[in-house]
Amino acid sequence: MTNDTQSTEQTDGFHLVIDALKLNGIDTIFALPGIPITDLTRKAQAEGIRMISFRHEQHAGNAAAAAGFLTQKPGICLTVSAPGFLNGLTALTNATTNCFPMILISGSSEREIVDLQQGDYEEMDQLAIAKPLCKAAFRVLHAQDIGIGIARAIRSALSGRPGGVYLDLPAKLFAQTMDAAAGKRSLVKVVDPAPRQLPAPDSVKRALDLLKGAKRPLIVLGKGAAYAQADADIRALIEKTGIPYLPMSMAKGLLPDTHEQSASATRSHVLAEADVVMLVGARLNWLLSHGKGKTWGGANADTRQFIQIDISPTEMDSNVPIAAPLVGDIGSCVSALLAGLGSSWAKPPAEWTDGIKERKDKNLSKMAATLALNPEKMNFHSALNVIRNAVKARPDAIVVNEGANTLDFARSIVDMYEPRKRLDVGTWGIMGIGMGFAVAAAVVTGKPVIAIEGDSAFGFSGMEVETICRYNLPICVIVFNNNGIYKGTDVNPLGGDVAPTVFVKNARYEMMMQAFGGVGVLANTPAELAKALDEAVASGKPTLINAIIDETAGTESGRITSLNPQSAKKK
Ligand code: TPP
Repeated sequence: MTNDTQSTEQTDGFHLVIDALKLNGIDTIFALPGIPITDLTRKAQAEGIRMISFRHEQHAGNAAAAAGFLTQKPGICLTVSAPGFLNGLTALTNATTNCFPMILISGSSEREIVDLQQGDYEEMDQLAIAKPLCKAAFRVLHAQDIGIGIARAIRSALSGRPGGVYLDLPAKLFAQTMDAAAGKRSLVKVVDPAPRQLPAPDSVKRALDLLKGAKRPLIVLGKGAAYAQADADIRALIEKTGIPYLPMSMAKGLLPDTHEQSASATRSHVLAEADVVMLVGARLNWLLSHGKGKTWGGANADTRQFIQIDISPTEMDSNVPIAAPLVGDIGSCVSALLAGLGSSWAKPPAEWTDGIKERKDKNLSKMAATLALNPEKMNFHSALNVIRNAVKARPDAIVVNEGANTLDFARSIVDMYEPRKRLDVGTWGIMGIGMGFAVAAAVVTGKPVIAIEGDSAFGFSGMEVETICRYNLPICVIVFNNNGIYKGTDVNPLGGDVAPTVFVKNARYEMMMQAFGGVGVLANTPAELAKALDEAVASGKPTLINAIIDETAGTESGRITSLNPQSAKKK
C-alpha cells in the first residue's frame, strides 16, 4: 500500500458492517438489540438505515424474509447470540424452505472460549448449527473481511434459487479497527447478484412442442413466479396461449383472480383431467399432492406430462418424471416461451376450456349463494365476505393470512387482483408469520395491510402489536376468534383442565391493540366488521378487530384434515 492511499482516519467493525450493507442498497434492518449488537443497531440508525426493532427475533426474521420476497433484495435480520440466534433460526429456515432471500446476522461469543467449551456468555457454535438449516453460512473474523463476508451473504441469498443465509459476527469483530481508506477499499458492491439464467433453446422447443400437442393443458403458477417480477410476460403467456391456469396461494393476483382463464374455482377438476401441466415456479411438493395419487387421478393419470420451469435443475423429477424441464430464471424462461409461440398459436380445444368454464360458473354461483347466506350471522364465510369486498375496493392492500380454517377459507374467498399482495404460511404451513410479515409489508411498501389471523395463529406473534403501534404502521389485524385451535368446542372427557385445543372463551384481543395506543374494535356482526375495516384502511391507524366467529364452525386442520394420523386403537 502506498502512502498516498493511506489515511490517519480509522474505521471499525461496526462501521464496516453498516457501510457494506449501505453500499449494497440495504436500507432497512429488522432487529432485536442486546449484546453484542446493541451499538450496531444504534449506529446503523444514525447512519440512515431504517431500524425496525421487534419484541421477539422470530418475527424480525419473518419480516426480513417477507421483505426479501417483496423486493428481491435480501431482508436483513439482526440478533444477539445463542438464544436470539435460535429465535431467528426458525424464520431463516422457513425463508429457505420458501425460497425467500434473507440474511440472519447474529452476534456471537468469543471463538476461543466457544471452541474449548469453557462456558462463555451465550456460548454456542452458531455457525455449525445454522449450516444445515439454511442455504449458506459464513463467519467473519477480521474487520478487513467484512466486505467480502457481506458480499458472499448477499450473493448466496439472491443467486440461483433464493434462500436464507446466516452470517456470524463474533463480538470481538465490531471493535476491531483498521485504516479507514483501506476499509473503504475492502468493501464489495455486488455486481449482478442474481444473474439471469437463460434456458437452453432445445429445452424451450421441447416445452413448446409438448404444450402444442396438449388437448387439456394447464399452467400452475407458484410463488416463485410471483417472486420473479416477470408479471407482464407471465400474463402475456397465459393470455396468448389461452391455457387455463391455477395460482398457488402466494401467486394469487399475478393475474386478477377474476380472470376468465383462472381455473381456481374448479381446481380438483383441472388437476385430475389435465394432460399436459406446465409448472411455473411451483414445486410438486405436498401442496400439489406430489404430482400423483387421487388428486391427479382421472383419465390422464398414466399419460400426463409435465413441463417445469425452475431455476434449480435438481427440482426436476423430484416427485414424478418431468418430460420437459426448463431450467433458468422464470423471467428468461417465460420470455423465451413467448418468443417461440409465433403468430399462429392455436388455443386449447374448446371442449376443455368450455367444460372448465361451465364447472367454474357453477361453483362460483354456489360460493356467491353461500356468501350471501345469513348476512347478519358471523361465521368464516360472512366475515370473509366483508374482507373480500374490502380487498376488491383496495386491490393495492396486502393480505397476510394464517390459521387453519381462517387460512383455507380466506384463500378461496378473498380474491386478489395484483401480484405479491398475498403473504401466508407458505410451504411449511407455519403459524407465527403473521405480525412479522405484516410489519415488513407495511414498511417496504407503505400500503395498507390486512392481516387475517386465526386466534391461535395470532397468538404466536401477538406481542408485535406493540411494534405495529410503535412505528404507527397501516396494519389492520383481524383476529378470527372462535375460542381455540380449529374451533372452540372440544371438551376434556375427564373433566378438569380445558381441552388442549381450547382457549379462554370470549377473549378481548382488541384490548391488546388498545394497550399500546392503537384502535381496538370488537365485532360481533359482519356490519361491525365492515365498518371497522373500512375505517382502519382509510385512516391507516394500527387497528385490531376482534371478529367473533361461531366456535362450532371450523373443521380439524381446515382442509388438510387427512394429514392427521389416526389412532389404530379403538376406544
Ligand atoms: N405450530 C406451528 C409453528 N405451526 C403449525 N402449523 C402448528 C403449530 C399447527 N397448527 C396448524 S394450524 C394451527 C396450528 C396450531 C392453528 C389453527 O387455529 P387458528 O389459528 O385459530 O385457526 P382456525 O382453524 O380456528 O381458523
